[in-house]
Amino acid sequence: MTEFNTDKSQYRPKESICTTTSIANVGDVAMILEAELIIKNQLGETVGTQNSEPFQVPSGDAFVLELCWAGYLGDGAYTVQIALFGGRATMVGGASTAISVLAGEITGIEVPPMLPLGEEGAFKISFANYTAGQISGEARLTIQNSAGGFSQDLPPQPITIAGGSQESATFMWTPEGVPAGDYSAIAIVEIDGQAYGPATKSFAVTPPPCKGDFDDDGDVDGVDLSQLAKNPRLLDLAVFAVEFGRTNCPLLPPKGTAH
Ligand SMILES: [Ca+2]
Repeated sequence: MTEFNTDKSQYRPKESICTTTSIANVGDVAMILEAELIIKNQLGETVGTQNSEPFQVPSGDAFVLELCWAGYLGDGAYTVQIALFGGRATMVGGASTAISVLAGEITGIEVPPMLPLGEEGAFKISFANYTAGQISGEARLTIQNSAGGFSQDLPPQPITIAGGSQESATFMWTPEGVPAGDYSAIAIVEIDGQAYGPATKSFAVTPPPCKGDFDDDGDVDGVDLSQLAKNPRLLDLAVFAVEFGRTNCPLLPPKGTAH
């Protein structure tokens, strides 16, 4: 036997597991063989088998055997084995490989790419259920400052996902009393005591917007003041005075852009 492979390394429950075995006959006579495919769980227990029809490998030739197993496997790690038998059920070769079965996964996290201090942002976690039945559990989101020093677990949200479909949970968070900078949203979905994830996405917390940055160059300076002098209705002077001198105005993407 020269090669043994599964068609994938990760499967969904009820998905067929197909294998390819390459068998070379270096002997002088043709070999009549049979193969058995065996699926074992993490405890080493056999959870599925599939036997091949007898097949012949001519002398000096090679044969590629394709053998599939169809059935239900729950979430977890498995071993897929092939055993080759010659005459009188003598085992003449074997090989094994590891696979895993995934019942669901976090398929996405949406974050506000730039969230100004004091403004509420929406964070959406999407989870796909690969099983046929409805599942339910809890979605959790943690916000962390990438530089460290700040970590907040948002209140968990219940999530129920119909078989073969996808659902999302939306969390709201307002950065208040935290430094501006790079942050991470860390999502975990727990179904029946099993945790999926974490999935992480980064975003930026920016200083509050400047109402007085009329030329959108990130500061409130004399140029902005001259614009206000020409058109005093642009902004209340008291508000402008508080902002004057700021050089950290976030350059936000234009709001309300259609997409
Ligand atoms: Ca400016």
